[in-house]
Amino acid sequence: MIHENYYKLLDEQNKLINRHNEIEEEFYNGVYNRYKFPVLTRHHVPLHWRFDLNKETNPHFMERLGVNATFNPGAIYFEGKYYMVVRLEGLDRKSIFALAVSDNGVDQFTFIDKPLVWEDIDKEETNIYDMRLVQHEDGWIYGIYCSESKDPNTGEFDTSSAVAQAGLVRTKNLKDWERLPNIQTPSPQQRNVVLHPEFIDGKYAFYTRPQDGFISTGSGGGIAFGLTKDINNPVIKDEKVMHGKKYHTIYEVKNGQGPAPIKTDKGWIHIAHGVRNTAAGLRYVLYTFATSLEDPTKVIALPGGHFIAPYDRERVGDVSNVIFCNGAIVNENNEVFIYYASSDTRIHVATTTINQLIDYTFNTPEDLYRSLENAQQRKDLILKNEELLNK
Ligand code: M1P
Repeated sequence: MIHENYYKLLDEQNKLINRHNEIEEEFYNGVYNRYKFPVLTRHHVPLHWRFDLNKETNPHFMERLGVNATFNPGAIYFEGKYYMVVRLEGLDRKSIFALAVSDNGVDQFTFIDKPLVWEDIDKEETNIYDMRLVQHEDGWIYGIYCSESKDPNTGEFDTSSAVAQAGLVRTKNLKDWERLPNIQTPSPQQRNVVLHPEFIDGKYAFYTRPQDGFISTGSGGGIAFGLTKDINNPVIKDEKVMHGKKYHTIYEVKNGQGPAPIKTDKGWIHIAHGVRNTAAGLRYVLYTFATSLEDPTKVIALPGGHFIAPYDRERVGDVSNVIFCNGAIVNENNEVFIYYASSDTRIHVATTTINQLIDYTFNTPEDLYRSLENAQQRKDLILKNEELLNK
């Protein structure tokens, strides 16, 4: 017999899922729209994924497998719908992947089917998270995620380090997933590995993020680029940093490629995250840059400063002061949906267009890396505007 509380909670949850989302009118920058409500939270996770519904085995209707957070989703536009592969973190700290879908990309996201599973080829793999979904020109949809395991070189109770590797899966229908071997690179650790959607010189091309340690990138770091011939045995022999960290920028401590870059007439537009340190800990923000269509390792535009940073309530969560993005969608009208998580807790959307993204990325002034030069840059803008205003 189903517990009566189930129907009460289901009613409440349906109201939440069906709630209309609106553009946040108080926020304006001309670059993108923010939305009033997150698009997915832990409260959207189906009740039968969390509760035992049976009154006999669960008389108090307790949550048996609670969910702590839903964040860092991969995203893909598939058969006219907006899909996310969500990082769903249980109360046990394990992240699993779950599929959610919406007809319009800004509200009514619903978890469907069941959490994703595939062949368990790596018994050491403990945690999985942050999938990047890419429709590759070879016809497959690939998912690359962080596959984390205990560092075999540390003692049982030493939790100061772990090993992060790039796990690889693929699908054609978002239902059946094939696990391929982890992507091997010269770096001892990898996170934020992303597949480029097109072949380069007939090879599969990847953005990687070499790092010495699990948290700190050490002497490595930066967004790197590498190629492999065989996706069934993905070995990247050379990794070249194409966009590194830099002193006194928003990516001073580390950075990482977000979703796969978006192809435009002017170049590939990348959404990345940059990390700096503060007295209150690390601060994660998003920024954009563009690379050349002829040579995707060549950075041709780099706006100064952040593109999206934690705003109002987004600032607080399990890991506060973090904005992270590993999923974006471009639909047939060249509208762009950027799915980002705030503070490792919940998922939001920002919407813009390809034209706005190009304008922002190519026409936002660069960081000149020195306060006095940046002051002159702002003074020049003011002078130009005053001339116009006084005409
Ligand atoms: O907690 C913030 C983010 O930290 C990591 O990102 P990076 O590898 O760039 O440091 C990831 O664990 C990410 O999931 C998390 O959101």
